[in-house]
Amino acid sequence: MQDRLGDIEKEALKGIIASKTKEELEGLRVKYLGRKGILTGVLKGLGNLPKEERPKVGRLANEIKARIERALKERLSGLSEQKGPRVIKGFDPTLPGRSLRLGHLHPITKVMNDVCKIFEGLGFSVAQGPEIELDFYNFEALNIPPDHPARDMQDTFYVDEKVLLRTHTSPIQVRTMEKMAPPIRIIAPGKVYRCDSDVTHTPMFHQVEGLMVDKDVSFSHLKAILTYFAQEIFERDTKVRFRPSFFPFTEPSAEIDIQCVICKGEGCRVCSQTGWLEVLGAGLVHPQVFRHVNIDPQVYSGFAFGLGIERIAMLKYGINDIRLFYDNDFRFLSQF
Ligand code: 2NM
Repeated sequence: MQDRLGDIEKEALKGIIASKTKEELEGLRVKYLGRKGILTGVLKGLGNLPKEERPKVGRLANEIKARIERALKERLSGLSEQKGPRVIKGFDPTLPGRSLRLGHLHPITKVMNDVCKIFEGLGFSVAQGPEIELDFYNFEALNIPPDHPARDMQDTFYVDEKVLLRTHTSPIQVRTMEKMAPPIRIIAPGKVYRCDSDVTHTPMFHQVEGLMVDKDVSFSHLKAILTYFAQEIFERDTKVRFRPSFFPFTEPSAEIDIQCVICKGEGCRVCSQTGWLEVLGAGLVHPQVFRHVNIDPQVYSGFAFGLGIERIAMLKYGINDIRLFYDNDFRFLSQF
């Protein structure tokens, strides 16, 4: 009897595992566990067995019944999962999920990072400073006299007589020179503020300035570093020219142009028919600036430079209105 029960179980489980449809599975349930099922028959016939065998065979038959029931249940849920959408309270877990829209860096942040990486690769470290500054760090230490037009209320956001929103990141360089002895090699990226607004100016924009101070730093170092930079951030074969200029905080001073990225020097509207685009200001640090931070200009020399990130981004991506960067129009921003 026990052998026969073992065979019944094996056969039943084999059939259940092999079953392909719910209907087939239901047929198997009826075949083994139904009213006239094989296992039911065995249980019914227990009374015909010798008295001492009944409990043992009865227990085995019930165990097998339980195992077949469990197998039926498991197979049923397996078949249900495979077949079509299973709707649970109006939610279909088999539908593909909504894809998440991944964000990305703002184009200004991206260009800022690119610029910083180029100088970091040359051994410059990033320095930071406050956006709300003292007049001393923003103007006085930079040899910008009290009657200089840059100090005008028209151009500078003043908090009070001595406190203002920095108009360039140069105060970071002044603060660094105050604290750190040469050799110094830093870049100062950040937000700056000027009371100005049109297609090429926003009241807040981003600058990266750079500073290198050591013994025997010359204009040749400045030329080499900035030529390399221009050819890294634009094209490798970009033509670069240095024009004499003036800043209160550098002497001599220069403005650096690249050949127009739009017309390649032919002359167009973007370059005002000159074939050149101004991208950087630079020069050798004025001795007067060194004196303000207690660096001896007889011992040390240095170069400094500055550039506007929005301007670089506009030229790189061919954008003609700076305000697009700050309108937060997704149709514009999602192109980067
Ligand atoms: C520029 C152009 C030329 C400049 C100078 C200094 C400092 F603090 F070292 F004197 N920082 N940045 C500098 C020089 C900035 O931006 C167009």
